[in-house]
Amino acid sequence: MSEEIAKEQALTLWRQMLMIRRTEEQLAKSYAGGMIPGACHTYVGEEAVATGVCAHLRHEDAVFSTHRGHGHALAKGVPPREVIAELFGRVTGCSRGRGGSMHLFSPEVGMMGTSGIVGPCILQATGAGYSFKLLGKDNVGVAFFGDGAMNNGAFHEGLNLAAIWDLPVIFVCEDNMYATEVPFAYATKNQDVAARARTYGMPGYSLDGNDVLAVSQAASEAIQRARSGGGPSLLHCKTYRTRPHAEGMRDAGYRTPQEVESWKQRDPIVTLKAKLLAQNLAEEGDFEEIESDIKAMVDEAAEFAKNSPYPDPATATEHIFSV
Ligand SMILES: Cc1ncc(C[n+]2csc(CCOP(=O)(O)OP(=O)(O)O)c2C)c(N)n1
Ligand SMILES: [Mg+2]
Repeated sequence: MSEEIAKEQALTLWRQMLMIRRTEEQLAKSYAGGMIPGACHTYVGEEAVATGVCAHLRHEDAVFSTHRGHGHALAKGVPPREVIAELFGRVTGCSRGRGGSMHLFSPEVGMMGTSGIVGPCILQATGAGYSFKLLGKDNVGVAFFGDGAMNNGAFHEGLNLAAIWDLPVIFVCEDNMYATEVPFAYATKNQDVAARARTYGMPGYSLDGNDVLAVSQAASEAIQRARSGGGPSLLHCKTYRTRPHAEGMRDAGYRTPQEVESWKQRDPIVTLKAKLLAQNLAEEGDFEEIESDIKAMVDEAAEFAKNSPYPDPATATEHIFSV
């Protein structure tokens, strides 16, 4: 790979992570300001996972996500203005203001939904993989799920089915060490998730989920294999959320400030920038330009959302079914 391509690709990944970070920070601020009804689980600290995986997806590939799904939607191509407007309950949101944070849908770009229920995204992505296989398409289904879904029945059923039928599915476990306040280490005896994948007969990758280049490399391999009929894979991405489980919740009693601080030192955005600077692959000016572009984009998106109308109550029964 030439240096120019490497630089361009790395900066594209950096931009994407920053776009997610700044959008999440805006959402956190808006939540505190009373603009967001319902829960708001941010993806701050985990941006490298969605970014590294979605860099290899097309709009026709189907992503199924969780309660912590803003980053997945943004990385899959839902514009920040549609995500912010959706959380504000406005008609210009991706789900026309009817869904909110945990129901972000945008089939046009293959964002097939965030969900407040822990686990089903594993089965939905498996179903998408099955339909792609039946239709003879080279698209893939992708499930993003947390460590909290690992002991859910859906995990066993989805991985087993995808494995026996060689379905084009990528299972992405975002292991941020906690399910709300329950440590993964308490809930699970065998925390080697990649090894668990191999017992189902599929490749399992054990990854630093804060290293976007590592996630991207593994995702590229797994997605290519799935597209060419080689079956499913699982990526175990070890990462960390640096904000509370959800905005407005307490963040003490189950983890220490020292632990949070140690993970902030491994921030995926800061570390990629440092790496590119150290390797002379980019200069300060490259990052400043991206910072200012993203700031303008997110500021504009928040303004757009704030000025958008709420859905007309007379349309409450519309958009219920899709045919
Ligand atoms: C089936 C189900 N059980 C329990 C819950 C309550 N719940 C909401 S979020 C959460 C923790 C999820 O943890 P994890 O999957 O690790 O995702 P994270 O929040 O860490 O990103 C739980 C148990 C739920 N939403 N759905
Ligand atoms: Mg978790």
